[in-house]
Amino acid sequence: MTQRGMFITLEGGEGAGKSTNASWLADYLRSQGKDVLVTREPGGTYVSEAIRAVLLSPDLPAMHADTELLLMFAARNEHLQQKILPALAQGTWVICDRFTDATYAYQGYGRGISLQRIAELERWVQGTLRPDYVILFDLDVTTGMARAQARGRADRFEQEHAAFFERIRDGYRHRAEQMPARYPLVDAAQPLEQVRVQLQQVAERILRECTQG
Ligand code: Z5A
Repeated sequence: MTQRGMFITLEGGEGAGKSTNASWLADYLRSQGKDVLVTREPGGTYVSEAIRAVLLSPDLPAMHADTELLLMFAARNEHLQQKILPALAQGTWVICDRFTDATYAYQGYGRGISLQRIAELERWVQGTLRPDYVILFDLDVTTGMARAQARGRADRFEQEHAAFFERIRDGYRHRAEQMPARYPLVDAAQPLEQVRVQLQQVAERILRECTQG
């Protein structure tokens, strides 16, 4: 029987370097013999990318926080059914740029939706599936906002104020403190080369633990 692939998600505030490092991490794991798929949320399939466009558009009127939450899980359900679950079942390792920890951080800690309600949707859409590892790129909000702003026009989330992103950072850190073994932490304020040294150490640890079973 094929062994299920590892499910690794990358999380953190905006500008923390997740997208920059996702394919680097995938290449490193491939060099170690793993079959790896890189994807992202919200998005990853045709339908989920269409939902992403609605969620991120700065040109649409404001939406209710519950609508935002439900759209995140609608996009996630499609992504899981069409892409993530089939890949994992084939033994492919999946690296996903954001997943449900982002929902807890942004819609829960950021928008103030009850964490219990998010947990109910998580159980409904994912059953028992949870990421095996959540690599948390931790970065102070000022630096993250500056990096994101340097890229140009802000999306709907990037237009939020610093206090929103501070709550998100606190939310991520709180989750990581509760389950430190599952949440390897990367100091994302370091120069890119140093971030990659840390990331390689995390990858080596994951490879070791997965070999030990
Ligand atoms: N969202 C949500 O609310 N709920 C959910 O359940 C999910 C998502 C799944 C997705 O937008 C938005 O959806 C996201 C949360 C919300 N909103 N925000 N904010 P996205 O995918 O477009 O945005 P993002 O995930 O935040 O990506 P980002 O802002 O691009 O962050 P990043 O991927 O971590 O950063 P990056 O693009 O790799 O790097 C940003 C810039 O910094 C870039 O120019 C890099 O060259 C530079 N960079 C990266 N690393 C370094 C270092 N180490 N030093 C110096 N410069 C660096």
